Amino acid sequence: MLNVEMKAEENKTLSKNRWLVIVLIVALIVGSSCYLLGKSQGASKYIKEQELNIALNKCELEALGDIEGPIYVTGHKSPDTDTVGSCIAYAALLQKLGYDAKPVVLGRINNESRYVLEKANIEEPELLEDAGGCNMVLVDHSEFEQSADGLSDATVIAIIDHHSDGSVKTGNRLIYDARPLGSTATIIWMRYRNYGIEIDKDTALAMIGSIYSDTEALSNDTTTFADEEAVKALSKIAGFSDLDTFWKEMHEAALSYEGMTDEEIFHNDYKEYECAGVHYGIGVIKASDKETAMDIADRMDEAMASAKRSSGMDMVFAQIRYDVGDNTYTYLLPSDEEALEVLKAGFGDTWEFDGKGYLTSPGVSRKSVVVPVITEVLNQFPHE
Ligand SMILES: [Mn+2]
Repeated sequence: MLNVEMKAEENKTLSKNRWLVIVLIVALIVGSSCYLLGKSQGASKYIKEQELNIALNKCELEALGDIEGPIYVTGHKSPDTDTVGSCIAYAALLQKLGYDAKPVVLGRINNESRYVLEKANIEEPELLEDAGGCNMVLVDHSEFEQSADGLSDATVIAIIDHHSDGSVKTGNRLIYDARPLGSTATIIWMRYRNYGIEIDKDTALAMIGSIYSDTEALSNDTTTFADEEAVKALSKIAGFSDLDTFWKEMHEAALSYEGMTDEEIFHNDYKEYECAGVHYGIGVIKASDKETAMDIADRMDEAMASAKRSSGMDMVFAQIRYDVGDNTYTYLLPSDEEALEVLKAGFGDTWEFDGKGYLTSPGVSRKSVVVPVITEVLNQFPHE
């Protein structure tokens, strides 16, 4: 009797446990399928968001209508590393969007850019002789004087720049993205982000080179939070962390003027401007120290005179930059008496004149100090 009762009790517990297991399994199945369903819904929502993002950003290109023939992406004449990296990066973005885009340059690329491209395993962009009849995207400049020959007969479809608004006028609707950031490559990084499109490993390294070159490894006064974040993100993509060595080697490459004539050195990082009817050019030359800077200065007299003659400029300036400790100083030289008058009016009260040129306080860049001051002087004293 007792045994029978015990057996019945055991059976009861067993069937109770069985039910518990069944309920648990069902709960598990329902729970996990809800989770998976939610996840897949989240994923598809994400994909939809991405598609919307790309569609929204692509509007600006599609609104330009059918673009026939290739799109050439170019930076300025006397290409620097920002110009080179930016034309490569922006052409790559357009390619990823399905456009026939090609990076091009308007002259010999400098030794610093050459080093960066070698490191990134990227071929040098081809030279564009004449932009007449081409579809053009201008990066890192918006001045006619600095752009491709034949540009007035081209269709400019976009300008991506971080300088002041320049003289290029198109008369047609275009994409115009100008932001006062440290480099054009930073603006392009943000445009990739807006699209949600991934940057290639090699392109990422070239873009770091661009940002480092223009901001002097994120140290000069034009550097912004965006430039810093861009370098962080790009070095992750490039799988590249030894940025200090990279910068050191870029700098060494930039300072080696081996095999270059004085005039080529003057034109290495040279830009032309126009203000109040005055056409002028400024060549920036980097030197390792003050002594080298003074040696280069001696060689620039004849180089500036011949550059002025051959370019038809009213005046040219050589801006020689050299480091003392962590600071970068500028030695600013005029091509002639008239150019000296402009420097005297702009900088006479603040900088030291050594009988030949002006020695400045640290951190003076062509873009943020020299050009704005010369512009102010030329606007105040119109050229006759
Ligand atoms: Mn730039």
